[in-house]
Amino acid sequence: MLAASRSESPRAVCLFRPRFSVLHDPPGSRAHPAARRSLGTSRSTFMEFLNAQRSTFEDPRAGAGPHVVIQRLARTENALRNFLLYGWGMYRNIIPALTILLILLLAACPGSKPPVQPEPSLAAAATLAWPGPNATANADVAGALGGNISGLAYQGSTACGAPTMWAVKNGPSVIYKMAWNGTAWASVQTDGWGAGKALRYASGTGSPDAEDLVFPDASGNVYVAVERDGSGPSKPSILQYDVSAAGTSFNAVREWNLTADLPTVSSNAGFEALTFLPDAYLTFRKFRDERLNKLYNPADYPNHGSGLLMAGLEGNGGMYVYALNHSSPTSFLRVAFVASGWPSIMALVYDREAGSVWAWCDNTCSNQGKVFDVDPVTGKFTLRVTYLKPSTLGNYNHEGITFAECSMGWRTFYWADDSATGGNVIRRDAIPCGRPYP
Ligand SMILES: [Ca+2]
Ligand SMILES: [Ca+2]
Repeated sequence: MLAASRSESPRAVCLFRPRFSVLHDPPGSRAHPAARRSLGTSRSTFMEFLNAQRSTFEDPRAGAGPHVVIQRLARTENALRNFLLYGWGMYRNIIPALTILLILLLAACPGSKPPVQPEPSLAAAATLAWPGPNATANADVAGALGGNISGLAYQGSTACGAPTMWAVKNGPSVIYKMAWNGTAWASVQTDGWGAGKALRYASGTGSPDAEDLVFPDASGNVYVAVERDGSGPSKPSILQYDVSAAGTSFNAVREWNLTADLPTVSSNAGFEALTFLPDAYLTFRKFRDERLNKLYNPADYPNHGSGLLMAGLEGNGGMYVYALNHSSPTSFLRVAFVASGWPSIMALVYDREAGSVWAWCDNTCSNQGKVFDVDPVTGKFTLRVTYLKPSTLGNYNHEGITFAECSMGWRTFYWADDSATGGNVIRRDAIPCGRPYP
């Protein structure tokens, strides 16, 4: 026992002891084998030397004359020199491991990552009155389109022409091309568009139950959401057409039958809504790929084009985000799923100007609109606001929506009434330009 009764300096003993303990491998030590080899004999010799130093300091018989002090100083110098040599021999072999450990610690440091906030709940977003002038009016030629119009798509004006309004009808399966005649949208009378053009499956047969459509760009390339063939069994699909082609009907250029990826729904409760999400938007907003559990990277989906398709399922109100492989044969991968919070969904439109997605539910939900966008923190489509219908809009079977570009602070907002109540199908009001939620 080293007690305070010893005449030798207890302070020197106390200061020296911790240094001995550091030099012993602790239980379970995992010193690198190379480090152990390099230490070799020098370490053993050094330990013996240090123990001798400690014995000298701790031995009360050693005395404390000047020669002893000089001897101790000389030995201390040797000890320091050997310690540096010993330490360098040990640490030079474990420097790579220490560097890797430091990098891992920095990567795991909470301050090196952006804070992750919980996704706002659907119930947290406000439900507000319609933000527009609430002056709903008819916007088509009464009696011209008839019933079963379930999808609208507005294409803005270009240097080559005026805006175009497109519409799809199921039963019979027809796509309409319309131009503004000064008071209403009316079918284009050129190139055989007067009564619309029929849509077929790729085989050239069938009557796709078309419920929504989207143009990813200003060309004639269009995707159509389909519930089934005519009145047949459920077959939720996305069909691609080139409506710039000549003729009175179009055969699908490509087909994706997504039935296997979806819950079983009744034959007329399949895809009712469809929109296109550009890759540029998704990557800018740090959209999260739920399939690969990482940030969405378009390069992970060869031949998918320049964006993803978001399709709404009438049977459960879900919004399914797909990468469609355009190679032959076609295939698909689901990248994400978004719950609308409704039991059903009728229309989807991605707003390129505001970077938001509008969803609409018809009289099943008392006619409401919901605005989603990708929260850059969570990478998920998140509900921002729910809008009640304009009080001047009848609570009808509004299964399609679209809106125009910004003009004079407002954007004209359109609905398609599948039931053609009163003979009119297309109705309009407006929403303010800019971000569509407070
Ligand atoms: Ca629809
Ligand atoms: Ca249908």
